[in-house]
Amino acid sequence: MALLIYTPIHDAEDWAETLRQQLPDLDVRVYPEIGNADEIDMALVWKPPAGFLAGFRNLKFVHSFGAGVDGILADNSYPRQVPLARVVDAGLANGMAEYVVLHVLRFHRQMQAMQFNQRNRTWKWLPPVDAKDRTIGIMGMGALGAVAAKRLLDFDFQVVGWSRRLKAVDGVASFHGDDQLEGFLSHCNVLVCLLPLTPQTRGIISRRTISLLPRGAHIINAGRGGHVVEADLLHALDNDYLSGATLDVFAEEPLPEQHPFWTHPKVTVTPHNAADSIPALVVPQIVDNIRRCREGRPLARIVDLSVGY
Ligand code: NDP
Ligand code: OXD
Repeated sequence: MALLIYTPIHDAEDWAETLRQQLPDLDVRVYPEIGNADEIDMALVWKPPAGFLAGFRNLKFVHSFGAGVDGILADNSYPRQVPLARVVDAGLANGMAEYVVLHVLRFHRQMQAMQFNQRNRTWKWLPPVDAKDRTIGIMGMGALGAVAAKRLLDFDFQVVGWSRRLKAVDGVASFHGDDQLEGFLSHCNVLVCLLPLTPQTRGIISRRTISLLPRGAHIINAGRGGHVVEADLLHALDNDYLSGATLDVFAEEPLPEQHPFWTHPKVTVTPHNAADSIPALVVPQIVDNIRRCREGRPLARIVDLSVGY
């Protein structure tokens, strides 16, 4: 039996090598060297083409290269009887918390204005704001959002979180469900999106939700590009309703060369690297699931296919 690796973006050979080192008896195949498709019973994938996984009739489980699984479930022919596991890793959460703290602090310390002043050789003092007077809102208080929230508390920001179900994170005011979205947004000087992309969350950052934020808010999106209605975001930036946006993920990746985000003075673009899966850190949890599968034990870090994350 064999594990197949398919990815358009990772160094597949590096992942295969790390897997072989940790599980020497594992038959690892890297696409397109599939061999006999009936021998493939596990797959480690990122954004497989539609219909790809349905072609392996002996699959016992599929593992995502990352935390997000939208690129796998976008395929309507995903074989829904096959469990799907994802990455839940302290290293990934650390990387994301660094990204969030970095860009929240850039907003808080008014770096955009100071960089503008520097380019114009303008020495201008800007009045400071106490961190306690800034509220940072995190949409998506899961494995990543909860860690980022805790790090922000260390800087004395007010932190509020929004999730599907009620959460209890010390020091963080918890909002949940569609009914409480409006109340949540009304607090957020910075809105951080760390949601998974599902039919319920697609387009959630829109003209309506942006208008519920306090004027001058900043948006950080490290969830998925599909969360943002790009035209609405650009409109709010150009009309000075929003002070800026930090975007790591986009509807189309790589971001097309002509896209207005690249040159927009209020937009910071990063290339979907807010947090990366590092093979040495993540492979042990894939190996753990392979062992569980071989021993007939329940898999860990499984996605609830009924909600899509
Ligand atoms: P989790 O599944 O652990 O957390 C998801 C959170 O979103 C949960 O708190 C969940 O609520 C909440 N949520 C989901 N649907 C809704 C909804 N309809 N309304 C309100 N809240 C909702 O995911 P992770 O924290 O591990 O990852 C989150 C996302 O981050 C990934 O799916 C991926 O898209 C993105 N990501 C981006 C990376 C990057 O480099 N840019 C790197 C890694 C991940 P509840 O707790 O109630 O279930
Ligand atoms: C992601 C990841 O889901 O890199 O974007 O884990």
